[in-house]
Amino acid sequence: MARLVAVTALGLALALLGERFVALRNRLNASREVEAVDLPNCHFIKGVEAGSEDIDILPNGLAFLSVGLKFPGLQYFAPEKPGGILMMDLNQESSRALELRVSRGFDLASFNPHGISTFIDKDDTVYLFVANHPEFKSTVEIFKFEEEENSLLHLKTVRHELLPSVSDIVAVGPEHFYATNSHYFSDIFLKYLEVYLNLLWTNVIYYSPEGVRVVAEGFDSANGINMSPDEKYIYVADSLAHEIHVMEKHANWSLTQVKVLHLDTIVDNLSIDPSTGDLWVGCHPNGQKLLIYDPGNPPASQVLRIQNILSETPTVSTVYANNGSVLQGSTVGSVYGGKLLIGTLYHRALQCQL
Ligand SMILES: [Ca+2]
Ligand SMILES: [Ca+2]
Repeated sequence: MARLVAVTALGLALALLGERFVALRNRLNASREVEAVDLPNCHFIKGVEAGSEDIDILPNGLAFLSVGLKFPGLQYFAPEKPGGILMMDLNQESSRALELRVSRGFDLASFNPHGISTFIDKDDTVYLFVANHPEFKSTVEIFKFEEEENSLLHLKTVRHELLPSVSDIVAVGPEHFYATNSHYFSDIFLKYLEVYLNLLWTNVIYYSPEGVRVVAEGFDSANGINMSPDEKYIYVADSLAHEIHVMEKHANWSLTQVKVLHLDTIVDNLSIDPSTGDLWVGCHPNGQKLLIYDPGNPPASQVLRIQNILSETPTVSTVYANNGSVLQGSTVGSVYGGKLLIGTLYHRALQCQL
């Protein structure tokens, strides 16, 4: 009898793991091929060789690029070089991004920047928030941008038990932000296991110095996050569920879900065009190629634009798509003045004329 129970339990466990494996392949969109959509006028951004996971552009056309992300199991093209924050002025013709200096005292050797967000205070002070993974841990760094000196003054490191695996942030005050956790666990083995088992334990956190709390949960893999120009809605990309969640933001910072947009691709970072409210989404049509890197069969890139997301029938258009022959593993597309910047997880970055 005991043997029968043991064998049945083992059989059920194997069936569950097998079913989860098939489900994982679907979540990773394993076999999807990409139909090319070209933009006629694109060139590589000089200075970005090893990933530019996130890009955030100020209203005056200065773009911040987070470069050099490393994550266990992922490809790196510059393993010895720490990450950094680069800047480009999109009002100028030059396509070179220059690294911003960081104030003394901040540990640059372990800087491993991931999602970024900017906040402009009433007195015009510009703050840059950076999801950081020093030694593969998770912190949020808050800097003040000093434009004359081309530098970042480090103000604060935020660590919190509710921020175990921050992927991206959207700043809503000088020390206040929403953050996505892409995983529930901070341990790398448990991270892989929770993705495999599809636990749906990832969430969105609201952080302020006065209090920290979960404001949305139940995501497969919460990734990019951003806010509508009127500041009424928060958008959350659930990567492996291929969804964008539209959440209404309330006066007490809580969020309620308004709608979910299903897309047939892995959605990464979300940028907003401040003039139209359109979402620009960096996507991965084939996630398996992204995770298991083969230079002969590299991961594709894809940037979507979503217009009228609140309407009954939002318009989703593919603005750029490439099978990896030019650009591999796009994570973000950000626009300013008819220019589109496309960043990637570990490859190069493109500047295109729209
Ligand atoms: Ca971001
Ligand atoms: Ca991301």
